[in-house]
Amino acid sequence: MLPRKRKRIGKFVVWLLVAVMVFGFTGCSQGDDGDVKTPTQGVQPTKPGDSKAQGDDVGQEAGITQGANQDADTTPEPTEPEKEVRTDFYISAIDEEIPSMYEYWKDYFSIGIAITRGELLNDFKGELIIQQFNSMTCGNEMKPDALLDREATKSAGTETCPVLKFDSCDEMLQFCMDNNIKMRGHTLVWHSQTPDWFFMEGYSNKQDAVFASREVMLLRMENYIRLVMEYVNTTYPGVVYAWDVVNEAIAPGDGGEDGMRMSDSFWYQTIGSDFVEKAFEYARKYADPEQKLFYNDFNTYESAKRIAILKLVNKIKEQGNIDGIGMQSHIGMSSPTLLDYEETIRKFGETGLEIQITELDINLDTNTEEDFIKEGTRYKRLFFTFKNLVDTGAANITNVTVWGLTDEGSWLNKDGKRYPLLFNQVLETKPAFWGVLMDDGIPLY
Ligand code: 9MR
Repeated sequence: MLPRKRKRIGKFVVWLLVAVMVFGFTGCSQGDDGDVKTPTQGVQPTKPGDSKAQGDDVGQEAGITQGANQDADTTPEPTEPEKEVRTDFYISAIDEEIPSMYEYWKDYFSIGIAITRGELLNDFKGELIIQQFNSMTCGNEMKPDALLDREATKSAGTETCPVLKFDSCDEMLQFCMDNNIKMRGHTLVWHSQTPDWFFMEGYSNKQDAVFASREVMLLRMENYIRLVMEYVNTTYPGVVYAWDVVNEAIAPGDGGEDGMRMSDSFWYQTIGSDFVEKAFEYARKYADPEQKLFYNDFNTYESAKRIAILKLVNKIKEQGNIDGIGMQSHIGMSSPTLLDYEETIRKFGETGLEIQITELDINLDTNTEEDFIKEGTRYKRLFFTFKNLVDTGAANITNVTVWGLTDEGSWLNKDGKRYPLLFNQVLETKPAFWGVLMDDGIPLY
């Protein structure tokens, strides 16, 4: 692993020197405005041979001042060296040096990856993650159904305090600690991926089980949050920087108060409409002071949902128990419009809370070259929007996380083959990757 890395770094330095000599650095610089953040320029690897050829031309074109008595009419106009525009997007992340997304965006927000344990422990994927991301989310391994231990809970014999196990996520937290990657804790209170028995008297999993009382459920919730936070924060201090305290509690039209999800939420049905406030109250009580507490949801750009989320988070903000809103952002190629999407970020930004794009992917269901470029454009425009919103102070976007490393591993494949992410199955970069890096080869429109 290491020798390969050193070799790549050697190649990288050569490219870097050639690029600096020939083209200078280009990128998202805002010129001389000292207050404006500028993403660290991603190095755009070029084939050393091609660059050399272009460099020679540049040298000839630049030689325009020879001879003071040169005829003015025939003096060639100074021309900018033509910039090489990327046409080969499929670079093997295993064999070639590619720019780092988190380095590129480090003055703006962290760049995160949602990953499963199995993928993370693959050497190539692990190395790529270290190179590209400085934030991680466990795809499934920190959800209640992964942490709750029913047998141990039943044996412990208390109605109010579950017993947890952390073997699902231990290695992932350790990986983050070893490689200086920060973790988004996902997720504490969610109607989905929380076993039914957790809501029942006696932790029963029988058909005729009955709900535990509100009082019991409040204690179970508080103890669950406390136990997760205590374990993670003492075993892996400093690793988790943000918690998705409550996930997907809003579903306008589902019958709950103030647009809350009710029909499939046992949290709502056992505790009542204040379960979200209570979850944030407990989370604040047990979180480390520097950890940020988030409300996280999907389709946040739908207007009824956006309004309900704003009402909810503003109430919790008044109580001092929330720091941010997570916009999952599982989006399509044309829906939502970027106008609606941006409008939502602006509205959320007005709350003064942090915004994190927590689960970004683009549901592309075709795999033509043309569509891959269009997908790259959509990624580029999204990041262009994020950058603009941060630059203008409209929203404090602190993280952008993509929901999966390769198309192959995406959750979206459950509905048929999808191509929503930045790398293909053989760990080559897709146009989408270069879009995130604002590469000139990807059209912005
Ligand atoms: O990526 C997760 C997938 O592997 C699981 O099968 C699925 C089950 O609910 O959850 C996926 O992650 C979800 C995330 O935790 C919350 N937002 C929606 C994500 C995609 O379903």
